[in-house]
Amino acid sequence: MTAHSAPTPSAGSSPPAAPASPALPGAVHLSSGKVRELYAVGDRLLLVASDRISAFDHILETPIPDKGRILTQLSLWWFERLADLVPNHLVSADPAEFFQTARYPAELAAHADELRGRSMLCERLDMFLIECVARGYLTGSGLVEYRVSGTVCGIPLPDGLTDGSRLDEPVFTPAAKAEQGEHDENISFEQASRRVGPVIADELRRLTLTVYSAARDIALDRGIILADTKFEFGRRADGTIVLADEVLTPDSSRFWPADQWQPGRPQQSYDKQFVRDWLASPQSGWHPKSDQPPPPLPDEIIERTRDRYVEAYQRLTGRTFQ
Ligand code: Q0Z
Repeated sequence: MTAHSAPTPSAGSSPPAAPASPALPGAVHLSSGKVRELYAVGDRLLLVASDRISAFDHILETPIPDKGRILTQLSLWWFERLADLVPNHLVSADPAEFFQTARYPAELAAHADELRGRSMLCERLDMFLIECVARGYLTGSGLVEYRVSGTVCGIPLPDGLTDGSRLDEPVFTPAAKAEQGEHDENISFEQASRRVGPVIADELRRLTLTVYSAARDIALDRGIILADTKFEFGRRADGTIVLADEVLTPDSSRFWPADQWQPGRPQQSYDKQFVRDWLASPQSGWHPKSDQPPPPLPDEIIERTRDRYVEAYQRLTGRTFQ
C-alpha cells in the first residue's frame, strides 16, 4: 500500500521522516485508514472521510471531489434506515452540534467548515477484533478459496459457481484485521469464535446477515447489486453490540450495476470502473502490476467517477446530493 509509504530517502542513510499526521486542533489523531482519518475528541471519536480513492491497491494522488462527503452521507442514510435492526455508534454528524457541549474543544469549531458533511462524531466502543463480512455473491477472495476447495471461510458451497454467481443464501465470512497495507485474512467461523467467544460470534453472524439482507433488498430495488459488505461492530460498557465505522458504502462493499450483472466474468464496479479501465489502458502509461505509483487521473476520469458516486448516492437514497 502506498498511501503512507515513507518518502524515498535522499542519498545517505538518514531514516525517512514519518508522514505528518493530519493535524486537527482539539483532536488527537489516532489512525489513518486508506481514505479516512480517526481522531479522539474528548471521550468520543471523530471519523473524517477524505476524497482519496484507491485502485489496484494503491491510493491515487488524485482526489475525487466530494467523495468523502458522498460516502459519509450514504453511511448516515443507512444508519437511519437500519436503526430498527441494530444500534449504531453515531452521536452527531453536525459540526455545529459537536461544539455545544463542554467536552468538545473550542479549537475544533474553527474547522467546522472542512468537517461538515464528511465527519461523524461517534461513541468510542470496545471493538471486536474481527471484520464481519457478508457475501451474497461470489467474487474476490471468496472466489479464490472456492476454486481451491469448494468452500468460503470453510463453508461448503454448491458446485458450478463462477465469478459473480449469486448465492442462494448469503454467508458470513469473517476476516482477521490485517496490518495497515495488508489484506484482511479470511478466517473460519470457528477461528472467529476463538477471537470473540462463541456467544458473540453467533450474535455477530446473525446481525451481519440480517443487516446485509435488508440492505441488499433495498439496493436491488434501486438497481444496485450489493455483492458483499464489511461491517465492524463494537461493544458499549453495558454490553450492547453496536454497528460502527462506515456502513454500506462503495468503499466497504462491492456495488454492481444490476442491469450489467453477468456471472462468469469480473463484474463492472459501480464506482471505480472508469478509474480501473483508464489505469489499465495504454493511455495511462502504467501497469496494474507495476511497483511504481499510479499516474494522476485525467479530468474526464475524475468527473465521470465523481458522477458515479453521486449517482449511487442518489439512486440508493432517492435524495439529491447537495
Ligand atoms: C474504527 C478506522 C477510520 C482509521 C477504530 N466507534 C468506534 N469505537 C472504537 N474504535 C473505532 C470506532 Cl469506529 C474504530 N476504526 C477503523 C476508521 C480511520 C481506522 F476512520 N478503528
